[in-house]
Amino acid sequence: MLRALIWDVDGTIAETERDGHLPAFNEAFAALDLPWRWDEAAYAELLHVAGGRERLLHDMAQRKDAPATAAARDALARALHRRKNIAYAQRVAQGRIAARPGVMRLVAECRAAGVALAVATTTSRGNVQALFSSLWGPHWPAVFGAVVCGEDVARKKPHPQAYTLALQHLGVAASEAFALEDSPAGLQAARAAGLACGATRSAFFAGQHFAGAAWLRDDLDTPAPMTLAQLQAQLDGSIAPS
Ligand code: XBP
Ligand code: MG
Repeated sequence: MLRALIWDVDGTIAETERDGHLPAFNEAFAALDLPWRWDEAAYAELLHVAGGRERLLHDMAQRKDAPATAAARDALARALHRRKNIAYAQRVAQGRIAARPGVMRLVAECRAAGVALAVATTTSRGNVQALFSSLWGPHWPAVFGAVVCGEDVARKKPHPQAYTLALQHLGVAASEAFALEDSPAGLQAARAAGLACGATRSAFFAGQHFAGAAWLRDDLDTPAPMTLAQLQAQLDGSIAPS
């Protein structure tokens, strides 16, 4: 019996990496007078590192013009990350990040059917707050019963902790929930937590392998709406995973 749907945020709810985080990182570099810029090809590689601050540190470790000491790199990464998240929130507030096809519909279906909704993301809580306020309004916390963010976990995806915590907060067993992801690392995290997981390809993970996904498609509305009834049927095993 399907009791909960657990959503990844970046790439799954919206194309936040392409339309939000990447341009915001570049705005932060400019704001701090750094000549560094990431293009889409570089960012696609960097996305293998989960977490914006961790991503910055990983990049700096390979730059000759980065601060020499670990302490100085850490301070710079924190300052850039703070600035990046401000730029991200501004982009969201300007209405530059829309929900991906089918997201609003499926959330509304869950609410109408009494299926719990939760979030398991490794992004910062402030980014979720900004995006969800823009998509569901100021009362969005009433829509999502559990919201696990980057600050809540010791290990980011592909570690399963974000999903394990979301299940604990919901009081639901892994066998009673379905996860939605856009990245191989996110899928790995959900599967390691014992969840069935469907994947909607996002801009930066389009060509990747999603072994273990219950299904893989371009979005929740293409070629036809992915409904709650279909997710329920998948969980019950009446439709074999593809
Ligand atoms: C999300 C991330 C995040 C975002 C930026 O992964 O990797 O790091 O890129 O967020 P997932 P912060 O979609 O698998 O949860 O800068 O707030 O870390
Ligand atoms: Mg994602």
